[in-house]
Amino acid sequence: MAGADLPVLIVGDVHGDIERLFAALKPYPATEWHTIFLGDLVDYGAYGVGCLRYARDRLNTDVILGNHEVAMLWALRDPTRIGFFITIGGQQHDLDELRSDGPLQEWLKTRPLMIKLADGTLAQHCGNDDYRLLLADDLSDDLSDPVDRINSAATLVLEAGNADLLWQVMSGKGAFATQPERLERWLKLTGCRRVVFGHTPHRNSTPARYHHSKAINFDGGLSRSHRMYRRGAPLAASVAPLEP
Ligand SMILES: [Mn+2]
Repeated sequence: MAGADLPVLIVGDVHGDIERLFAALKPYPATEWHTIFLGDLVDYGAYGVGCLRYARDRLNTDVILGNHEVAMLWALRDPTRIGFFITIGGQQHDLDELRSDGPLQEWLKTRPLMIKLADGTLAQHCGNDDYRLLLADDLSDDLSDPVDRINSAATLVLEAGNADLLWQVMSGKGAFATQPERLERWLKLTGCRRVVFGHTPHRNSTPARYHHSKAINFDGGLSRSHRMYRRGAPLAASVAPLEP
């Protein structure tokens, strides 16, 4: 994992707004932070692929897949999905850009769905436990880490071109904010003490905390192009240090 000994900076859904991303990252030099992008860097805004390239190349940085990256990879592989991709904010020029950049495609397809930090924090895109569906075909005597198994399953699924399964897993509503028992089960299954996620814009001025900060939402609606953008939404609602 990148920058394991640095303090952790979490970045919520960027959705193509590279200007607000750069403004939000200004107080946090890449050399001093372990940066984790929670996915959905693309769509709505004009610079989705630019955001992907920036995140890929930023020092000490990890990038997790969001459902919008999955939809983009799906449209890349299956032209009948381009219409759907456009309806969820997909940008044709970004799709064309990704199509012409094989190494970027390979990098994107092999990003994890979740990262488990040494301090017991789980970082993932969606605020729910639907990822467990990727464990369904698991052998019951497989005692390896469920987080590793989910990430391996996702990579296999994408390599096989089966993005629709991943889309199903990752397009559901958040559940942790309102269902603490589901959160507890998920933390127990994954062996973590808290989970950070994005995917559904919150309306706080800082990341939205639930259940004694065992669940924290970093999607502060950063992108001015997102349908739920609020004028004046603070950058710190989406990009903030993770407290120890
Ligand atoms: Mn999302």
